[in-house]
Amino acid sequence: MSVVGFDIGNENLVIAVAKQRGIDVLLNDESKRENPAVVSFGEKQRFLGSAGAASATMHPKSTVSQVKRLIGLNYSEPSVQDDLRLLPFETSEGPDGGILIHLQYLNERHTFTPVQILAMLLAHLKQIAQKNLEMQISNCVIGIPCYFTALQRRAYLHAAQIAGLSPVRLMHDCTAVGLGYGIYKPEFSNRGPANVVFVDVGHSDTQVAVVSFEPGHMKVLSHAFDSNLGGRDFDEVLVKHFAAMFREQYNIDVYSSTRASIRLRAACEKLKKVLSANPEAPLSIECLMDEKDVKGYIKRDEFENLAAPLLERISIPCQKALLESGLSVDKIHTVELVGSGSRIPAITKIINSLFRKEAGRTLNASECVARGCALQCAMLSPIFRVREYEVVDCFPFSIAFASDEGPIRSLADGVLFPKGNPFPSTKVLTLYRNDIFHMGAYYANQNELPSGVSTGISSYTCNLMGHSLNQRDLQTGTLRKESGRGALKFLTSCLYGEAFELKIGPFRVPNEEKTKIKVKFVLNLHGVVSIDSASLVGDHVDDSSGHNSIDAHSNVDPSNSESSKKSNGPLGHEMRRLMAVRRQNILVDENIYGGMAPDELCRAQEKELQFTQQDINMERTKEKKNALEAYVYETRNKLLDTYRSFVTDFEKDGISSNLQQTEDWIYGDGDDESEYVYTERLQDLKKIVDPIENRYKDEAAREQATRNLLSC
Ligand code: ATP
Ligand code: K
Ligand code: MG
Repeated sequence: MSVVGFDIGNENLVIAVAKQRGIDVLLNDESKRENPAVVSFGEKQRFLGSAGAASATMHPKSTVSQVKRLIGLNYSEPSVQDDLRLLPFETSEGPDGGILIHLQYLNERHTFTPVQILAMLLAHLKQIAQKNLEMQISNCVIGIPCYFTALQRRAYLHAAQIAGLSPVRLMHDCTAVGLGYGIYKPEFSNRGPANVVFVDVGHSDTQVAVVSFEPGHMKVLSHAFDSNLGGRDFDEVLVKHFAAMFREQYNIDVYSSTRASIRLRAACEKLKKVLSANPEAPLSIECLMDEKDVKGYIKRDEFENLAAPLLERISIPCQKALLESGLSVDKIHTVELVGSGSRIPAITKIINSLFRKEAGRTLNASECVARGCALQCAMLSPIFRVREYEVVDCFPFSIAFASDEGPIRSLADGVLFPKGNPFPSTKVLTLYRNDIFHMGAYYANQNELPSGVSTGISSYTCNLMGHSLNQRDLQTGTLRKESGRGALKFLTSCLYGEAFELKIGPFRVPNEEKTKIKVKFVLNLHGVVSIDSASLVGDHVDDSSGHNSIDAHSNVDPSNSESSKKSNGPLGHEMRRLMAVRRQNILVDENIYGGMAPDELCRAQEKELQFTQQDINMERTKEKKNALEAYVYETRNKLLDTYRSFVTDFEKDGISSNLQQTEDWIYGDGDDESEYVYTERLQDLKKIVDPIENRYKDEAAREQATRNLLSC
């Protein structure tokens, strides 16, 4: 059993693993610590990570990148459309309003969801980890942006499931960073909490968290973010600048060519990195378009001017996080900058002046999320012993519940988990209901969410009659029609984001004969909210009141309303036992807003397995082909060297011509053959070479025997 942490960036993926002596970042086949988040569909196999990035320029239409940003979003959202415009692959709107990716692969048109692509990337990381560690892995912790909704979090869990991984936690990126920072800081002693601001500027987003550290304990005080501000936006500023310049100077429209756009964007990203270390940088691209070589040049000052609007935006989430933490600037102990996008010097300057101190870079900017995740995975693993350390995160959105009797009266605005609520967290509500009732969970405040995501989370059908309702009823509106009441409309509008008024009515007419039930809500380790359980409880079953009354003969069957009437009875052991009996779990059907159905998940798993097998077959074919090729060269050399005294001229000529034929075949007709054909061909060659090899071996053995004799 090993414990792994994954940083799933929009651009870079990092794998960290907890070992007995600390956390290691794993290298990929190219000995790199970062894996590009790219899946490229070749002619016969997929190329993932580094290999995928290598073929991106050659096959833009069948190379998928930047997929993290597309998870759980609606195709028609303007911000999504803006993103898609920059991406060269073909997309369309799915039946659920999501995004579908279309491409040609294995002579067929394939359609994938962003979740499936994410699954491919996760499977790739899993494979790298397994190869490195020489064991199967399954448990892991995956870093996620704090601004992900339940829909997006579930999408990650589904992607992991497709990839054969079991995340023990989805962890907010900055929380993971904070953990990796705090656990190694014994100097945070009893002088009171040390408050640290973490600013993560990635490829496409910026996240900020204020974390309070005390010995053995960290607590996230606030999260803030800009889900549309990262390194790629700075690249885009440069792309725009040079595209305009090249239009003037060379009379070319870079935007009209996908390939040229991709190449210019890649060159601008490089240029941006050069500008982080140098006051000026040149740009030069050969044969960018219309067979024209282009050249450009920019100074850092000029770049900073062009990027001024972006730079200003960096301070917004910083200020927000500070405000929501309830701390003043002078209460901040340190600011830590992470994420490779933060390497732009102007960003550091802004952060420094905002927090009135020099921002630290004591963490490894590109690895700290993965490292923190691996650490968390080790802490959650029963077999690893890690220093006692408590991590309390906070949830960035308010979560509300409504029922078909309208807003839940005991909650202000229906909010059960207010913004900033520590989690994981469990809350219990007492409700009085009968028959079948519905509840819905939704994000209470659209303004807290990133733009373009839905407030709906899930709805629940709680059946006091012990019969299960069709899960889809609420969605298809049968219930709405049946009951035809305003309250249910209120509920559905909360869930599906329609405009609604709080005082919609009339609510369902209250019935005198109501049953007391306790509903347990949970905001779990992944940050996904749900109803954990609901149970019937007899009236006044409350130990603390001291006047508990209970009907000892009460039948907990709620359909029998007579028996649920209370009557007085004695307290004591007997009663406590009966009380336990009186708690009866209620059937709760969960109807999740959006996401994959179980059968879709199964199909995706099968498809992924099929694709993986195809990749493995192709890799094996390549290996066999290489082996054949190597054998040809090796034998040719041996004929001139070790085999020389064991081979007749006739044999030698025969073998040589056979080798030549094989070589010509490999580079000609045999270029694209099956694993079987290459293996056969090698066997055939060996049949004529092995006799020589055996003569040579026999002689070598004889010599060795003679030597052994002499040395006795
Ligand atoms: P996200 O967290 O937004 O999903 P990510 O985790 O993949 O994305 P990072 O790997 O943290 O993002 O950062 C990638 C960004 O950092 C890219 O835009 C890249 O161009 C930029 N970057 C890398 N090195 C430098 C540098 N030296 N100067 C400026 N920017 C850099
Ligand atoms: K990353
Ligand atoms: Mg990141």
